[in-house]
Amino acid sequence: MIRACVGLGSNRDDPPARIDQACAALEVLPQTRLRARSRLWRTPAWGPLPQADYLNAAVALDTALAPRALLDALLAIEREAGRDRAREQRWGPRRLDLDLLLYGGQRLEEPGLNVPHPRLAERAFVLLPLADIDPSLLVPGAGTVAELLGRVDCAGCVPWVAPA
Ligand code: A4P
Ligand code: MG
Repeated sequence: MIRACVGLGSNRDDPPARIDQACAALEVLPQTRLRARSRLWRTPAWGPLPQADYLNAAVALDTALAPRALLDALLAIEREAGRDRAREQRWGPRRLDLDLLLYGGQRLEEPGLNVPHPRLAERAFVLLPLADIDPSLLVPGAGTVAELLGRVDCAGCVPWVAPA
């Protein structure tokens, strides 16, 4: 089994429900166990487009799926959640975004499959959830999650709690 980490993000159509639903789908992936789940974080939208805050989270999986099979499963979960890539802009609002952040200590540079996720090290909305899981996680070629977190701007990122 390989320890893989997946990032989850949503900023439309009931983000807490979208993320819960995605976690439930990850929990039942074949040859896979969900081992840890971060808190939910409310984070200001990153990127050039003005848009609503996101909810972000991360999970750790132990999986026997190969990286490509795992990525395909993530894209299928996005589709099942109703994500329609044809109608969205890059870095624009989305129902559900699942990124394969880490796959063991491996570095993969293939068409359509880049691990660690190329923009992981510069994104507080990825690093804060990963630090909930394990701040000592190693991002191959970059350092630990705690080290990377020390270098990014976390302004406006706060743990999200469901309204009572
Ligand atoms: N792909 C290659 N490697 C991977 C990987 N490791 N994980 C390919 C996931 N996908 C990978 O995905 C486009 C293609 O990348 C996939 O089909 C897959 O074959 P995408 O999700 O449309 O875009 P992206 O390449 O993952 O880009 P990126 O930088 O993640 O941008 P997004 O997804 O457009 O960004 N602000 C906050 N606060 N929180 C957010 O979650 N998300 C976005 C969306 C913008 N701003 C945000 C957030
Ligand atoms: Mg993505």
